[in-house]
Amino acid sequence: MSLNPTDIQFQTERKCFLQEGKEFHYNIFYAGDIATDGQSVWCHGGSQWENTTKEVDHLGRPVQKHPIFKSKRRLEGLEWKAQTTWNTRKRKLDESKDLWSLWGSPPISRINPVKERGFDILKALLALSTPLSKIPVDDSNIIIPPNLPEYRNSPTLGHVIRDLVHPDNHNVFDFVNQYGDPDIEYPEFILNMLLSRENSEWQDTFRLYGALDIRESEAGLGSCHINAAPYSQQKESLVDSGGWSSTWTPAGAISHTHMDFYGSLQYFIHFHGKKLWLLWPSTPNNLDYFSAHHKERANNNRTLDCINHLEGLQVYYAENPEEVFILKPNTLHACVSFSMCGHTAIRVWNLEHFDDSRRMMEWGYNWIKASFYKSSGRSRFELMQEVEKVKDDAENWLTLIKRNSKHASAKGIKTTVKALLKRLSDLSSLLSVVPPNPTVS
Ligand SMILES: O=C(O)CCC(=O)C(=O)O
Ligand SMILES: [Fe+2]
Repeated sequence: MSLNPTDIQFQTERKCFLQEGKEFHYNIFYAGDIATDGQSVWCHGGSQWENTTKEVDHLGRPVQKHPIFKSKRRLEGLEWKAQTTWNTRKRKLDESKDLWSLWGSPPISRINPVKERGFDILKALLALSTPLSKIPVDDSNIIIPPNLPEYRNSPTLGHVIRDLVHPDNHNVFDFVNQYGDPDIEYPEFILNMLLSRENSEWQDTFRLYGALDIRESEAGLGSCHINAAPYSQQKESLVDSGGWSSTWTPAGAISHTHMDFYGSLQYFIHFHGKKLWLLWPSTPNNLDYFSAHHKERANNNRTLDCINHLEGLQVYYAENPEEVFILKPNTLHACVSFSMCGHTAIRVWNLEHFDDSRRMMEWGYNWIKASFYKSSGRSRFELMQEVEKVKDDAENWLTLIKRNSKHASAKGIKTTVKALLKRLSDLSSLLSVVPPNPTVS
């Protein structure tokens, strides 16, 4: 079954018209007769077809005005999408497989708490004015390395399960309630993974678990001996000595928009399943919007809000056994699993990206400080964890600089990073002051 605009409730009738020798298919929506050739939007203004305005709002989204339903009436994407546009979008975003029908089929179709959220995200993606390419066309969010990593064995979910049985690997995430649940033990987690594929009726007591940040162990992914080519062979790059950490998600999992670290690249190897990554660059506008949500549990559909509010959205649709891509420092990302999925990741610092990294470490520092003074709802403990993350980035920069002491930028980087570490240490002292107990007079 293919994605069809008849799935959209606004449509009432499908039609076709000829304009300058070209055939346009369109649908009649409650807003009137509207069609598009993929470039511009046409409205039937009573007796003839008219081209609507190409005005855009502050985020670059079209603000078409309908000639009949004048003039402040804004036509949201779904109202005016015609057959041609849907087809273009579909081909761009998902050449042969169909994300819409995958989301509407078992097992996802029975997972009520996530089903509608996923459809809302898909509708918003399909309604975007600029078609999305399946893989980003530029490097504003990600880098595709010129060569694949090398390894002794291909990484598999089997390796990840071996890592997961390690007693200190305990990062079960509940995708229904959107929080990590430290009480869920490994057997319950596996059982949930199996049950999530069954087609029994969903009940409120059911959960949908995934495992995030599963550290590699000798018995698991460590036995694959994966390198992060080309960075692992470069003197100007440092690959995290903490090793690879993997993610195992069930079909239907939505990880809402977030950023994980501050100043590192995140090197990913997707090796199992079909996963759609939504990516936004860490532009000043995006950071402004996102700072209120950083480190906060995701609300109902944060990803949908981000599609509507953030700029520069791109997607990466991973569906092949081994796909490698690298997120630039603090690319905001959300992930939608269309099947059971597995990937692994490692952090990388690279001299070429110091400016990006510095900008994000600074942003992190300022965010922590502001959150502390604003009573933003993040606890002192949570803020201290973030200080540790920025510190870790900064220390890795110093390690990299030691190795490249003769590099032209070494001195400048060292001075900048040391100054940042000093401020981080001051911030840390500020955060670790335990408030005095109230005294009763
Ligand atoms: O796969 C997911 O659902 C989340 C993965 C993610 O955000 C990450 O690995 O950084
Ligand atoms: Fe992430």
